[in-house]
Amino acid sequence: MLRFMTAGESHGPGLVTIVEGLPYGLEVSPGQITDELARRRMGYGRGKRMAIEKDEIEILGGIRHGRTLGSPVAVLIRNTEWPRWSEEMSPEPAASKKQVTRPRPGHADLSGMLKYGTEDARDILERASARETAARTVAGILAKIFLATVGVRVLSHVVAIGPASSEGPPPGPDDQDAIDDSPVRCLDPAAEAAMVAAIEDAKAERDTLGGLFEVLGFDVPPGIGSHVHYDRRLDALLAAAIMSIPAIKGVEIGDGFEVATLAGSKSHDEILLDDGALLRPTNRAGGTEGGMSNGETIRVRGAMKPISTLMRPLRTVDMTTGEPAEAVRERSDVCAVPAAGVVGEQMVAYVLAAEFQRKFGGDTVDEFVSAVDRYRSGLVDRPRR
Ligand code: EPS
Repeated sequence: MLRFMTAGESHGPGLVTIVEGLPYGLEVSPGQITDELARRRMGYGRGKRMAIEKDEIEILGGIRHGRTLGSPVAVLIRNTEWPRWSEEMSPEPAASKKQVTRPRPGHADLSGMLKYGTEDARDILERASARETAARTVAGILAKIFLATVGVRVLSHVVAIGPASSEGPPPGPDDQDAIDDSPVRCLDPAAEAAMVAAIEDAKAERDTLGGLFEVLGFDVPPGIGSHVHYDRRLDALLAAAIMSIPAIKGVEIGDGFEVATLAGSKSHDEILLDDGALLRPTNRAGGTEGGMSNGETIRVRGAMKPISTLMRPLRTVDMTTGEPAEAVRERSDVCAVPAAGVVGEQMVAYVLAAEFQRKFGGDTVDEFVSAVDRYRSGLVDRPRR
């Protein structure tokens, strides 16, 4: 079973990721992890912190001489910000000098203060911060490297930022670098310009913007996931993984919301024959039917709300004085949709890797790859036999 856990606060000493269940012999270099961490910091509209953070990693276990050992992989990312916060975030007993008592609407602050009975929202916001997604990136890149051994690729692109959206065709499996070259991670030049302009407008207004990203999974064979139990359905696992990213309020698989308005005859992907082989002329289902992959490209979208830390704060209540107040103002991004897309990619890669591993198993990478090859060769003759 593949699983991962992260620990660490946004301004604490660092973040830790432990990934367990990878087979022996997966080729991984520390540089691949560092490169993926850099991808997550990209994107027009991110704040000052992303220029400061270096995301240098230390591998604490599970990898030797560029290959996994089959033991848990543990990775530490130190926070560049820690020296400035070492007193306020110290693990030693001490009183806070600057409690955060004015919860930000839209953030975890208020719910967490009520849940834990604390007047200091910093106890909540430090862990609720999207900084944690840096730690997930470690699990995501390991999942991608694992999937690459069987030719599966996962990439993402931005579909909309605020009012600006792209109508362009979905990218192909080789478009990752071109997407990453775009400041908003969008291949459609007109939409890219409109997105950058929308972020500039929001910044001038001291406001924030959300948007939509799409994650695509290429060359996933049919039969990953399962129709038999609610918690083994691939679409449900993908939805939960995308929804778990901070600030995501909506998930769509394929044309999910559009087909809800259409007749059945226009909503499904017919099953045709192409020289004896199975062919799906459309992919409205986004690569899943009945909780399983169907062999088409996995297509899942996440809808991100605008960042809730505003430079022009919304109304709130000071939880210590009980008086109406303005929400706490902190340094923040204007828009993090391009970065959220990268995290979406990593979460989708993790879910696919976990489900591949559940179906095909293997103590070593070679065993895993052989099992996938055998299964794929059994699909070639369908439906002929
Ligand atoms: C975040 C607030 C900002 C972002 C941070 C997420 O941090 P700070 O308050 O220190 O400026 O930069 O994102 C990251 C640090 C990251 O690595 O993505 C928040 O409140 O969610």
